[in-house]
Amino acid sequence: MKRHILAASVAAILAASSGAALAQITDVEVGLIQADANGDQMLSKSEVMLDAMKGFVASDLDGDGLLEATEVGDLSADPEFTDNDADKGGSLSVEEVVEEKLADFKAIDTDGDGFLSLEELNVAYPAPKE
Ligand SMILES: [Ca+2]
Ligand SMILES: [Ca+2]
Ligand SMILES: [Ca+2]
Ligand SMILES: [Ca+2]
Repeated sequence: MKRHILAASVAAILAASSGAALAQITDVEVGLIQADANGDQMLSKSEVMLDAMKGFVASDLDGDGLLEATEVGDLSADPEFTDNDADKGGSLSVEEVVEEKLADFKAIDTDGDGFLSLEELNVAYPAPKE
């Protein structure tokens, strides 16, 4: 779960350096900042794919190019894992992950401009109510 630790530290640094307003930074914003390689506050398809690949490599502990249920931990109980596992082999290949990300991208990009804005991401991943 390296990514979570990283996300948390980015949020902490931002909060510490930029005052109270950014203390409210959400997971969605952290995810956007991390994946937004060119810093335009929008995610292009290639930025999303690059981020997905980084996540894939980080999760693929044995480096065989497949995410097995044991490598994704709790996610394997997630219906999405089974859903994404197109060949029902019990593991996710790069192709399966890419296909899923492309489908997500299309679904999240509600105005169809080929970029995911923070607004679109917030709609797709609403912050949990406290
Ligand atoms: Ca960008
Ligand atoms: Ca693996
Ligand atoms: Ca599979
Ligand atoms: Ca858009």
